[in-house]
Amino acid sequence: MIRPLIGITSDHNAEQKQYLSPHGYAASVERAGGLPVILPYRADLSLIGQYLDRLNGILFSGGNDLDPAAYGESWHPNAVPVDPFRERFERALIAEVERRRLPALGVCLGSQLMNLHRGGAMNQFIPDLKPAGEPIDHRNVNRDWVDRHAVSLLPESLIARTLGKTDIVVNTSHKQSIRTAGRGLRVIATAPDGVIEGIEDPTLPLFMGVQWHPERMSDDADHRRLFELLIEKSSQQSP
Ligand SMILES: [Mn+2]
Repeated sequence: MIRPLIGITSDHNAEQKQYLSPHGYAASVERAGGLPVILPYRADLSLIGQYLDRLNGILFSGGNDLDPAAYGESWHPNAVPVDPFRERFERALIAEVERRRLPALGVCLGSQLMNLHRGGAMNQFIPDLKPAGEPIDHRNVNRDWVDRHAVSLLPESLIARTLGKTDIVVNTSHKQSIRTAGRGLRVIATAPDGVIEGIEDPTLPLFMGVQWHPERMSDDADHRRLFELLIEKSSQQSP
């Protein structure tokens, strides 16, 4: 059986001179039944259509921060800008992915890209929010161990329906969160402190973004399911 071809957006090293892609993305796509390929972002934007002619689905991967000018703000002191070439490429890519109704899963930066593409806004630095109640270290600055927290899923969301439950545990390594969801997006996952952890457009075959990193825990069935959804939807898609 021919596996659906899944494009994975690439990140970069600190000097922005090399493409990087953590193994977990490709490994999770492969494990879920897809055939992963990594996309170089310093591409001629006029070739995006040719990429999408061949791809069955897209995984928008994680990375640093998108330009807050999109929602009328300047950079937060703690911001680490993503390579502007990556932002330019992914902005053009997501517009065409959406136009073609190609299945798309967004992780971390990927979910933020989905939100900004639809005109939403971000909280640039979660610690500034000072939410009430038990504090959660969403940034997990101490990378020696993986911090986790609960999220509650919207019962009618695709992920809650496919998992058959509304409470899961996720990892956390982000400093931004969605402040306002963009046009046509609904919030599908929320942390106990109110931080938004996931969005989707229910009118598209798959247009779902999560703030956590399922690619780092896809040995867990709940998180592997996100990739299996991408593969299932992409299998129904003729390029
Ligand atoms: Mn979190």
